[in-house]
Amino acid sequence: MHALLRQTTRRLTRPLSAAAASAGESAAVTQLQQENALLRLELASMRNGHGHGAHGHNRHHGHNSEPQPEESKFVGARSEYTTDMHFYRPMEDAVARMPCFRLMDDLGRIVPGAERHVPELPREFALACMATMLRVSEFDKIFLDAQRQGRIAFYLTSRGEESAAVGTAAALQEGDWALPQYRELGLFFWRGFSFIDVANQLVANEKDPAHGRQLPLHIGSRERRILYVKSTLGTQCPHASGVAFAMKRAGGQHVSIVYFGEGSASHGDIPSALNIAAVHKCPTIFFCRNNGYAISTRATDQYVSDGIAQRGPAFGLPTIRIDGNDILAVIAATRKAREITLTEGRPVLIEAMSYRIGAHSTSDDDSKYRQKEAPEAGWDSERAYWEARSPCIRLGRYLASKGWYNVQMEEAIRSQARREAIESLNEAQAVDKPAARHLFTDVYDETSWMQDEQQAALAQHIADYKPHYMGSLSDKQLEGL
Ligand SMILES: Cc1ncc(C[n+]2csc(CCOP(=O)(O)OP(=O)(O)O)c2C)c(N)n1
Ligand SMILES: [Mg+2]
Repeated sequence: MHALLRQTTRRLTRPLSAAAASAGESAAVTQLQQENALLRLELASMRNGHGHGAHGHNRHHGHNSEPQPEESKFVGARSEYTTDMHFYRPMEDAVARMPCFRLMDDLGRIVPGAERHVPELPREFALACMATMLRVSEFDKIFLDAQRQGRIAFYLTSRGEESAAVGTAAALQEGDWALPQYRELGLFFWRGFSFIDVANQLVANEKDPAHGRQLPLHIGSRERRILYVKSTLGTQCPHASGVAFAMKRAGGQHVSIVYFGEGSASHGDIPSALNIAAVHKCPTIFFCRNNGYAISTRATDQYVSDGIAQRGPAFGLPTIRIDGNDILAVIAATRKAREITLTEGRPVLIEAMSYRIGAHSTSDDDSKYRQKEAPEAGWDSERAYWEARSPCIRLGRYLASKGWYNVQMEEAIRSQARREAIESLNEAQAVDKPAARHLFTDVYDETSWMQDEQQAALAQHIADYKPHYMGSLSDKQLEGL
């Protein structure tokens, strides 16, 4: 083991610097960075006695010679890893610190004891999960750059958390309603949104079904059973209880899933939603993405409890904490949660631990508040530590170990996605802006007298100042005013 350690240490030729990691914002993490990160992970794994085939992830306490249980270093809650897929039950289980369920380690290897829970994923299905995560990642890069160039007003990336949305979407069934927060682009792609669908909304052109009246990336679709993204945090949680209640009353076999961040969990809507769903036995999956930050608020400044998971049993919900960067664990736990909600007729809470690699949004400068120090020695920054454990890298290694995947495939998917994203941006920008009359449509069946007055005032204003609007408003846009 020591010879191996020395050997691995020698192979660490260049440090993975924070600067190099942040350069990955607009380009894929380079081969060298990935290689270095992999070596560092191997080294950490050997140091901790968690080499392949010698995992001490479960309850191996005691003897010095035995590997110590491995502890997750998530900002939002540190706890021991486990392969027990146990949903903690109110009134039955008492737990001081909720363990973190995972199936894959940081190197994408199935941990001993986890085999019984590893979901059976046909090759094409597993590759579709991988491709969807990579497509999110490339779309993010192009549209983040587009915002920097002033081509769109605002953007939020899913960087480092792609597995939460894609894994849950892959585990749900057609007909289940999803209520996203705003970092769930993978859910939309999984349910059939194309790049151009999203691009039309981002540039707010006339093909945007919401006619440009929503913030960028605030998308949704009745046909695909996804409620519109809303920035008023927490509001979607009571809605999810209501949606599930309605489906139950209609006698269906479907669930609702609602996504919210650990920061949003501080809003009063969320305990209310947990309670009403539990009391009324609503088949709702409450899916908390705990990525360690809520804009500039680090989770440690947000709450002093053991993460968010402990709030589940408090309101009577079977609850599990999982490694949200392990897509296999996300799929397995979501499938199980779905089964519990339907067979037992009660809501479930999943706390998915992750790390927000990008800034909160394009309106945010995370260098002002992001913690620099890595949670473990051997890493140049907190961000570099988590970037090396990102969901795309972990699933990629897992698939490669099955002989299903390689670097060439990844490059092909990434470059195709990059091309498509650029084309969708250009195509969306070539489309006209929505007609001005849509400021008054879609709210009520018939416009109110106040809207009629406002519409007349707008028409008069445009007539008075038309020359000032030449070049920015076309005649077509003014039609019907
Ligand atoms: C009701 C409400 N309060 C505050 C805000 C401002 N705000 C927008 S996003 C955000 C952080 C949310 O963090 P979290 O829920 O952890 O989600 P993440 O961004 O980490 O995915 C805040 C405070 C808001 N949009 N709505
Ligand atoms: Mg957060």
